[in-house]
Amino acid sequence: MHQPAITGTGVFTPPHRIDNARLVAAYNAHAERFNAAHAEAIAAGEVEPKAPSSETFILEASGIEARYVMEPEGVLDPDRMYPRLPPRADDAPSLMAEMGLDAARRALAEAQVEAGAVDLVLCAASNHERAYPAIAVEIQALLGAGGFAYDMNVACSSATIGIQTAADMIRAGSVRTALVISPEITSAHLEWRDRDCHFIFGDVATAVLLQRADEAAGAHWRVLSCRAATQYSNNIRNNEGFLRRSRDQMEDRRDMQFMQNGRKVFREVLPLVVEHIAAHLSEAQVAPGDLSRLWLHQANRTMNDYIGRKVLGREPAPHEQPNILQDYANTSSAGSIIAFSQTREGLAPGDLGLICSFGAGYSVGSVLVEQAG
Ligand code: CO8
Repeated sequence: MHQPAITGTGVFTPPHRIDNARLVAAYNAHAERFNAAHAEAIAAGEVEPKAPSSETFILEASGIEARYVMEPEGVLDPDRMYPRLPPRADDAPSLMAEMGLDAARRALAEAQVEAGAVDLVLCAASNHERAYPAIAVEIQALLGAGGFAYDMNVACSSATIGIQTAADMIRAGSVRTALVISPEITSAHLEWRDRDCHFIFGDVATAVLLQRADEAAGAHWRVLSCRAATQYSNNIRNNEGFLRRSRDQMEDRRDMQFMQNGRKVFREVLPLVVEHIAAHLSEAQVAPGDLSRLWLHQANRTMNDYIGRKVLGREPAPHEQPNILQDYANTSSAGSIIAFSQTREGLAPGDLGLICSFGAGYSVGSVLVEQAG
């Protein structure tokens, strides 16, 4: 058995930032136009008018201040409100591969590893831009990596469960160097015209490089143990899929974008995550007080504050449970990895931390790490 370690991480941040003020202005212009266009039907009670969105609500309900997107013009056009991402030729890199490649190269550089040494590439994300060939295989080719590659999807827990998969393979000896890459183009499956959720998501790509700990070139994080759990729920759902054509449903229906019952998710996921972390720590014989840092899924600040309090049994100091959602919004599976990548300062060899994601499925994934080197 070999000890797996995280030896590098990388974050690709899209070049376009949209703050709440710009987002709300675009949404409110859209709502005004919608109400004007449907004035008669609204007066007859046949159509619900759209109420305006508010910056104050967004910040208070979620903690989100801004998000990055791959294409802002379409998103902010009140007559459109979804990104314009033109199709690419089959022999050009796909968009997810391009984003993932950037993050992967950053992770490789941090770990001082050549791409040719990689023998497993997982593209672990909540959506994949085509059915096949796998985006992971495309990234493997663009990088010049060896071994094998495949796509996997456990929604928000894709990256953490991807780390578990890679760590287990390294432990068993079937692979030596693995990349877990999470390009999340959430802007393409968010309904920006829905006031209840238009502020929630942002685009990003992350990558995590895992190796045998004894092959790490520099500082690294030993993966002590991982834990994954899923429990079926329809409270976060997207009905888009390959059967659309065979069902004669060619129109762009609301349920073919992200749908959620936010309140229920809030209520049901919190106890699930708190119990999951407690069970993971108990199994690993780690006392909650021994954790120096919690890198949580980045969906909602209040949710994270609650989990931090429950896990540690006291109010966490901001550096103990850092959030990045104020800058990136919810980036699905990539959120806890951005937090891990960007908020590791002040930790020393021997310090323990927990990366934990949760969301659609429901799914929960946690990775217990120890700083080394
Ligand atoms: N502006 C002003 N008012 C608003 C707005 C708005 N934008 N939106 C809603 N309101 C109003 C509502 O109409 C309601 O009014 P009233 O009380 O008069 O009925 C009031 O504000 C309260 O609305 P809510 O009850 O909906 O507000 P909440 O306090 O519950 O906050 C949240 C909404 C922020 C969505 C919150 O419920 C939440 O964060 N829940 C958990 C969400 C979560 O963790 N989801 C998991 C996300 S899934 C995931 O992470 C990955 C999925 C796969 C990727 C998909 C990519 C697209």
